[in-house]
Amino acid sequence: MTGKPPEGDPIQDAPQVSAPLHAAAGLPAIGHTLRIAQRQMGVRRTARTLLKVNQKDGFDCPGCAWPEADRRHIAEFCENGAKAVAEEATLRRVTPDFFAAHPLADLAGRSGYWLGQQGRITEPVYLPEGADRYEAVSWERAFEIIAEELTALSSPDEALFYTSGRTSNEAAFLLQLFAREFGTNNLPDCSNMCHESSGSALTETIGVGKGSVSLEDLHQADLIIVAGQNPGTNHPRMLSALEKAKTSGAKIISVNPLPEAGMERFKNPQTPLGMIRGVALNDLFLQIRIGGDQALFRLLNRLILETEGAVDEEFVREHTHGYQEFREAALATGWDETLAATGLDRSGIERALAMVLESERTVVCWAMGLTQHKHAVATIREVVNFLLLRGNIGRPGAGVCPVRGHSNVQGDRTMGIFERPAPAFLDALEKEFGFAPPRHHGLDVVRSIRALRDGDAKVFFAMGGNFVAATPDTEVTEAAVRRARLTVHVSTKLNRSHAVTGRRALILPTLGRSDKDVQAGGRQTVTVEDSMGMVHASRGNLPPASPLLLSEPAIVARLARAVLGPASKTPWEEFEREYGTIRDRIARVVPGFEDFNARIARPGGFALPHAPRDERRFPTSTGKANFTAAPVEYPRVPEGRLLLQTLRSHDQYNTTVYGLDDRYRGIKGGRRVVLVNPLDAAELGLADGSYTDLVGEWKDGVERRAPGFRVVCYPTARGCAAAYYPETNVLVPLDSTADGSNTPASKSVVVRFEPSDRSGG
Ligand SMILES: Nc1nc2c(c(=O)[nH]1)N[C@H]1C(S)=C(S)[C@@H](COP(=O)(O)OP(=O)(O)OC[C@H]3O[C@@H](n4cnc5c(=O)[nH]c(N)nc54)[C@H](O)[C@@H]3O)O[C@H]1N2
Ligand SMILES: Nc1nc2c(c(=O)[nH]1)N[C@H]1C(S)=C(S)[C@@H](COP(=O)(O)OP(=O)(O)OC[C@H]3O[C@@H](n4cnc5c(=O)[nH]c(N)nc54)[C@H](O)[C@@H]3O)O[C@H]1N2
Ligand SMILES: [Mo]
Repeated sequence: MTGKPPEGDPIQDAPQVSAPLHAAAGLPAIGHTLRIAQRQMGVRRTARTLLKVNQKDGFDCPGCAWPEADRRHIAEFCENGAKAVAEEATLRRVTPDFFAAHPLADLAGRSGYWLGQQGRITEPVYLPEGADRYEAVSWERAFEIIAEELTALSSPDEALFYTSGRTSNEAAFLLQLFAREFGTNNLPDCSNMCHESSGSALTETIGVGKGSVSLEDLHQADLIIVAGQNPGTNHPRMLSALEKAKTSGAKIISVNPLPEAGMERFKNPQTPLGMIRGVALNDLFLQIRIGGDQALFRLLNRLILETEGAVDEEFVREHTHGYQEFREAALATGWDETLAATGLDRSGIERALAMVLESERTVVCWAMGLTQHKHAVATIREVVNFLLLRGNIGRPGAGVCPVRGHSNVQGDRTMGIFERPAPAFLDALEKEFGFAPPRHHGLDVVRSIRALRDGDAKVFFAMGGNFVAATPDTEVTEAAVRRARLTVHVSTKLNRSHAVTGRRALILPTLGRSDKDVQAGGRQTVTVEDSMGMVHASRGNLPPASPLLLSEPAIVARLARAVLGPASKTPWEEFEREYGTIRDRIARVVPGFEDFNARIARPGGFALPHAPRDERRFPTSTGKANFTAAPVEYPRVPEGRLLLQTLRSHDQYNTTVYGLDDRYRGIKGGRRVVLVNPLDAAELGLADGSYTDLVGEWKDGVERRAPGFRVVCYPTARGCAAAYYPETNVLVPLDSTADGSNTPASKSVVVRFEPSDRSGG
């Protein structure tokens, strides 16, 4: 069946549980991919679309930010990339008739899954003040409404411009340019909730807030540590890179409270043997307690320091700063404290140390398991200390590898989507465009929510994403957003954020990555930057969902004209006509983009410069790579409570739920589950299969409750629990954030368990 969404809201949420799997990908993954894709797109469109993903003349996969391998297989996509494409390329449509039939109250009562399944939005719609449903509106009128509200503000800082990481470089550059010409740096983005901790830690310690390795480096590494990441689900193509490294002799350690199937064994669907037997990836699995990573790396650092000849003395002398202070702190680290913080045993840490000392080239990869804690920045700094000690930055086969999420989240930052822009960036904008950009910092995601809550922000504009579902403290956030005078969402598909609106609201439908983008200047190309700093072109090839869709660059260009009027000297019309003219400007404003248009014509694109990687130069405040010596922290959990991490199932993309099958973990048919170690379950009197309410505990004393979760006894680390995001965002306090990056601590929520009204069956 295609073209028709499910009737009614199919989420019964009746989870069925079977044993977790011990291998990822392989034949079942291919079957799943095709079934999901055909349900949304039909057979012909499936073939036509999937063959264009990550190909030379095709579009960048909207799935994740993992780079493409050089030699592209015919099918350089993965199960979850295919799901992302199918979601976007679906034949289902949301027309103005849909909005006439579904008042706002109806939309607000639906699950996110149901909303997403309705299909692509085809026309702009408007919710007037006091109205009970959205109605069709012309693009012209829509821009007028936004201009009315923006120009009525008493300060440009009462407006917020949010970006999710699918936005192309061209659209992102225009959006930040418009916001700054309008007069604000209020450019919160999904990165604030994602890798902000990595950016903060890396900028301070190595001078560049991005990863320092290429795919080639991974292939050449002796040791790869994968900490706080589940690549089998969230970056499936990374498994091929790990497999390749393994084949050349690399060892792999994974550090995780959960045994994730993808790290156990990978059955590469692109090789005949891989499909059957697969390759074991992990050489060592350190089943760490949530939040124990800083302590682990600190102790490893002490042990390295105590081993004769293990420190790269020359590198430390020539290239680093702060070594003595760090050394003293590390040497004072005790085994007992580390064992308590990590829940590991001594032999595991000793085995890891032996592998570390044996390795000449070490890479550390990480994702949300490290970034979403109170002490996330300190944890990542400790990872940097660990790599610096043995000179593992700025040479082949070694370095830092924060694995980004959204397919262009890194590029959006490079384009200036940042609430705290560097003065040099603003200088370059000023020189190129001849206006004075605001110099004071803007608001990040958490501060934006507070500003809405307190009435200090009144217009909320989102370039993609699902703000109310992705952010913490759902009840607080939804109430805050409802106070806005106007909310605007540039979106491809419906989600919860369209049902939780300001007094007036607009939904502006836009082209996705896979859609063909034709402007007055002809067929357009956009560009993206992957997790390893490679920039390349992306060109959609599908006919758009409706002739009324505008591209993201066109929307920003027209918005800017409506709001700024003739006072703006920026050639917005020309930018909309031909995106190459946007790239000419980017080339003059953003370092590393010289000759931009010529260089993206090359297949594979080009690499952005990275001083630590390319020349072992560290553009920090000291001019060297900085060792740091923060005190070791780890979450303390009172008796009778567990530490909850909120994570992704195999069948979702952030707040977009594709289906109800978290296949590798053996959980099907529902999402309201909480994974608990059987010994903890016994101690807490939680029977497997029983239902419980999760109640968050935080120092503000406010009760935060997520009701009706099925207890699943699961081999997670002791003292830890896991449940899916976004259902559990209601439990994450707005003020519980990482020191230094303000990222919500959504991987460390203290919860207690209370009997639920709900029973099984
Ligand atoms: N299919 C699919 N792909 C995606 C996404 C998606 O939702 N679906 N999302 C995209 C985005 S935006 C992002 S940011 C990435 C997210 O990619 P991941 O970071 O892999 O996503 P999470 O599901 O949040 O998984 C966190 C992992 O960290 C572990 N972990 C949790 N706490 C700790 C800890 O304290 N220490 C350690 N060592 N480990 C811990 C968890 O057990 C889990 O394995 O994926 C991107 N790709
Ligand atoms: N509790 C908890 N909360 C978390 C996390 C967690 O691990 N735990 N992870 C955090 C992380 S890492 C992230 S990145 C954020 C994600 O936060 P967001 O990026 O805000 O959320 P998404 O769910 O990725 O956004 C999905 C919506 O984007 C729109 N969309 C899709 N493609 C396009 C496009 O091409 N253009 C436009 N304009 N719109 C498009 C669709 O309407 C879709 O419904 O969530 C964060 N929140
Ligand atoms: Mo993310």
